[in-house]
Amino acid sequence: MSKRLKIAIQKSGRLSEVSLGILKECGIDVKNGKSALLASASNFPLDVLFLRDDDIPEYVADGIADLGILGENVVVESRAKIDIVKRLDFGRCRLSLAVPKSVAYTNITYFNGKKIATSYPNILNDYLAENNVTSEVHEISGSVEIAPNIGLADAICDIVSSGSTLLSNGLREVQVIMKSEAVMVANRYIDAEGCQILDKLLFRINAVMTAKSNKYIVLNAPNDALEDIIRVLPGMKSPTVVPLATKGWSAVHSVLNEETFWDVIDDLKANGAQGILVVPIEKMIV
Ligand code: PRT
Ligand code: ZN
Repeated sequence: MSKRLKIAIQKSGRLSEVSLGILKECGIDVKNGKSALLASASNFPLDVLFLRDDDIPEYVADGIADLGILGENVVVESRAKIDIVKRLDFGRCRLSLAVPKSVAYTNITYFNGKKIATSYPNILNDYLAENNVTSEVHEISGSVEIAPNIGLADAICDIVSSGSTLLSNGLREVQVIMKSEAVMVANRYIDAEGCQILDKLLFRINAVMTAKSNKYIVLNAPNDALEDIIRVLPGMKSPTVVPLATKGWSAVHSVLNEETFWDVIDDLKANGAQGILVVPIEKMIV
């Protein structure tokens, strides 16, 4: 039997759908869904293991799984000896310290002698030590945000994304400890054959991610405006210019990055571009 890699993803939670979605977008067909603990891809040498996110670092460090997709916050907290091989640009959040709204907070020294509730004791203790702050860290596994209201702690250290959980519990974010996003991790001892499979997988993921952050653009322009329009377009190399049936006009094809997209569109219009078509790109290999 030829070599296969095993990737652990979250069974059910915030990251599960997108994690499976990434594999799907890479053309990897994972059969039995999430009901089973293990599923096999029919068209790629990959098996998918569905786990609680907290278990993934250990499974990958031990080599029970070769790869994993999980929040960077969980990777760092676990202190597992695994490597981050790809940042996946979803599941973005931050791990922050928060105090009751009424507290007059000035700086980190506020936490000296205070009780802080968290599910991230390792990251928090490291952060406090780096800042020469001594606090009483209480590890609790869920509903950290209610700890100050029930008198269990003076402050919390928890994951924040929109901030609405803090707000509805009368808390205020005062210090960001780390920013996090979903990452792919790998066992440190994958053999050469396994590395080839990983490279293939990363190649596909890169193609999918690059495509997502770019758009294909087609526009029409009078030939005398072409020079200005081409100057505005970054493109992969230089844009493709095709003559239109109407004399003196051309169609310009190019690729635009999402970050500069609207500014470039404005410039294109100002330079005489017409009939601008914007099309999503499915895969992009650069
Ligand atoms: O069952 P399992 O152990 O697998 O899942 P879990 O409950 O431990 O994790 P889950 O599914 O909640 O989150 C998985 C990962 O998603 C986390 O490790 C983070 O990397 C990432 N992530 C992104 C978040 C959030 N955003 C998030 N908002 N994880 C948790 N939250 C929680 C947070 O704990 C707090 O209770 O949402 C609340 C805050 O959200 P806002 O929007 O109100 O600020
Ligand atoms: Zn968890």
